Amino acid sequence: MEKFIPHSQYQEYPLEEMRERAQAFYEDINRRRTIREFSDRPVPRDIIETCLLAAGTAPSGANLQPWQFVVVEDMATKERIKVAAEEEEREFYNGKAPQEWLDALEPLGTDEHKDFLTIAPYLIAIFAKSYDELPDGRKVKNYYVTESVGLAAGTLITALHNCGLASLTHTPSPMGFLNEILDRPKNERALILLIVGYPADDCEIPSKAKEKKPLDQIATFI
Ligand code: IYR
Repeated sequence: MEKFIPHSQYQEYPLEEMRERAQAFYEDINRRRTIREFSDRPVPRDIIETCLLAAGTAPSGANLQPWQFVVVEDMATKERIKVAAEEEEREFYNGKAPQEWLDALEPLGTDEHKDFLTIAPYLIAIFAKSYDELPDGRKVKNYYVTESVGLAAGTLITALHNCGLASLTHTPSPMGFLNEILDRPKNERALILLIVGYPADDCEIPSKAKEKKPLDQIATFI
């Protein structure tokens, strides 16, 4: 087999079309908002599967794809996650978090109650794998694990938004309880618990959430 093959799937666009596509994508992704009030309306599983395939196309260190997505639909499991997450959050909001952090969160209106964990149709726990284990028991080390899983998570929330699904990147901390409840091995560490579904009919979002920074504050051209 050849070591290299032509990149025949690459697609170039005329400059005007490039501009239109860049602008159209920006406007569409700029509508994405994190929500915390979900509907219990079901979402067909095949749509989630396709979005996960999209997430799995993300680049990763040595293309080792050090991620594992655990999709939770089972209500009893969601309830266990809710109990454990709310326990962590209770500590967070009642003493563990420094005042500066609580002040930063104030515009979001968050607290220790996480009803969305049993209301939304899907919880997707995103795990980072420090190494993979081959069927014969040998271990294969992964590289740039957190960076790689961050890229896959970003691709996933973009894919979900693209098909009209809302998401919340929830990070109860620490998330060790997910290993136990979801029966994951010790080479896996939960990075994000993604909540996925439709917004509730009366879903509201924080009006005081910080505006996105303008280009001259987020980018420097040299
Ligand atoms: N994990 C807590 C607190 C929290 C922290 C950050 I940083 C946020 O952006 C939002 C919330 C919670 O989920 O309430």
